[in-house]
Amino acid sequence: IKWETAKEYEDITYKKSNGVARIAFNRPDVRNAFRPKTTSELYDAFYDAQEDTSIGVVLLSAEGPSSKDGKWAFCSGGDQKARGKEGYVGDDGYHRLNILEVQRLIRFMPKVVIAVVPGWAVGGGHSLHVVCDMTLASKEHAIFKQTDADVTSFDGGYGSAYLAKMIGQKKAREIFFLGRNYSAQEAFEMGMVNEVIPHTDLEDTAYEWAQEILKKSPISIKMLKFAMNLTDDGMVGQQVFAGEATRLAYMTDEAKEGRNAFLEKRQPNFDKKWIP
Ligand code: 1HA
Repeated sequence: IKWETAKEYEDITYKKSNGVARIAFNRPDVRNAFRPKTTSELYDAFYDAQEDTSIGVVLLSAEGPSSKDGKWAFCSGGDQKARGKEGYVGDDGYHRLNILEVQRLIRFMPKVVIAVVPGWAVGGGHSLHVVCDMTLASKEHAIFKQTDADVTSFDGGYGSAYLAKMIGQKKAREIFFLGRNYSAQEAFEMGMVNEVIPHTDLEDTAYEWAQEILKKSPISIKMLKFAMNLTDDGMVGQQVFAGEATRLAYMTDEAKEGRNAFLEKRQPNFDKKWIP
């Protein structure tokens, strides 16, 4: 894969190749924990990937292994050293929770986002894999774990409630209430991992999955993602899905007539075509 750096950041890497964007955590020595700087860089890169019309699939991955002990991590969630009295504190001194904005961008972007999990997916890092469209995990090194209830920093949204819809109530409650470690294979059996892949093949396989998706019709992929989101996202789900209906309506003669009539200061003539 010929990755080209799309933009330089401090806490993440951001590359592109042949229709695929790769956004990766780059704090392997702290198991890729995110601090406010990390989440704003993630938001920036995801937004770029969303706006770039040459990109159809985004891989959310991680650099590694740790230079300290050689262990792999996807993401260990919020950096506990960055926690102040009211939450996670940025360099500007403000307390922010903007990982949730990153989650929403992943959820609502009209492109497929694949979590590529080479090691620990813990706490808010676990929730990020949950919100991605699909998850591929390293056979040898991926471990899934929820520590939210250990550190009193809990995701009551997609990370937990949506997870329960994904894998069932009993298992989701077990994951959060006990906080045990689960292997890639166990996560696969629960239905939250799409495929367990030998570690050395993980990135290549994710890239191949992306290339397969890129052969499909972009409108169909987008509408299917939004359709599958819809029932769980309430009015926002309807807004996102219906926005695409509006876009399609713009392409009709009716829409042109509506716009032209306004601009020409006349009554519109819709030709009374109430097509059933
Ligand atoms: O859920 C949310 C949110 C929900 C809603 C709204 C906002 C949210 C924001 C954040 C979050 C959360 O993510 S809460 C959950 C926060 N994360 C954790 O509780 C996980 C903490 N880490 C661990 O449990 C373990 O480190 C580990 C299971 C990931 C790995 O264990 P391991 O392999 O034994 O490594 P360990 O020795 O513990 O860690 C290696 C180094 O990485 C340590 O640093 P060192 O002693 O070498 O200096 C360790 O302190 C550091 N590290 C690991 N995770 C974090 C971390 N440092 C800061 N923050 C971390 N999360």
